[in-house]
Amino acid sequence: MKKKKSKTPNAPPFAVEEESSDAALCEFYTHSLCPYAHRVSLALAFKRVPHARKHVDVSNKPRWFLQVNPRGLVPVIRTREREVLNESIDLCYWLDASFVGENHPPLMPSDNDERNRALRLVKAADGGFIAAGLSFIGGGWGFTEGDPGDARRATLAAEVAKIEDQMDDWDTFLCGVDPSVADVVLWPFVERFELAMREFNDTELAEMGGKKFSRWMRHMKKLPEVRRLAPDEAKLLKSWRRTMRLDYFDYETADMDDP
Ligand SMILES: N[C@@H](CCC(=O)N[C@@H](CS)C(=O)NCC(=O)O)C(=O)O
Repeated sequence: MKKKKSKTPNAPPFAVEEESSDAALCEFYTHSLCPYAHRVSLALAFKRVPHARKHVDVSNKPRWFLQVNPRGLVPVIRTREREVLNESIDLCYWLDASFVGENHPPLMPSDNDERNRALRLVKAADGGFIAAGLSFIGGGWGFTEGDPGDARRATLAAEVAKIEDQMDDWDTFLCGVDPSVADVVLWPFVERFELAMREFNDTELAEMGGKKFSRWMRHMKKLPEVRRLAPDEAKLLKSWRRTMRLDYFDYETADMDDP
């Protein structure tokens, strides 16, 4: 994604939030408007993993964050053993494998065939769907207002169809009746594309597919974890309208005169 500034402020650490530090099983470095970090927030919530959450201003990365993660991207998890892990999908799998038992619901089916189905869904969600969604709203990470045209419409519809092809009629989630990594990987982008397409392209994402996809969207929106972690739409829209770029959600705190 777009890199904004290389300035490294010394301290004090900017905008650090900590939650449930005492009982924390890991540290989670995040930004409230980042869709990749949003995946990990959903995984932490569905798996009920107590964690210390640290907000990072990625438009003006503090030195303490770069010391933790020289790569400079969120999301990051630091384990109790001080191991630093990144890449949103890997983090979701790591959380699922690391926190097991009755207090931590699984995010992957135990049945082998179902597991493979969930993996196929993750692949469809992370690859074609995101590319087609970005192309629909403008190409790259920018927005273009108006009708994106038949070709882009057909490409996005085909990607939604690929996801639906993997869903069974009785599924409430993408892969069965419980949330899986597939749901948490796809949802943050669905939520953002839905808002952007409505705002800029006069299109409803839920109508780009069939019944299974729109039912899944309705179901997700009702979940307490999803509602609690939903980005602030007004804030997103303000940032998007100011910059006409989707990736400026990262840089909400950037200089307003020189975004
Ligand atoms: N492939 C990474 C992408 C993470 C990413 O692009 N994070 C953005 C925020 S949404 C970031 O940290 N940007 C800061 C920068 O580009 O310097 C993942 O899935 O975790």
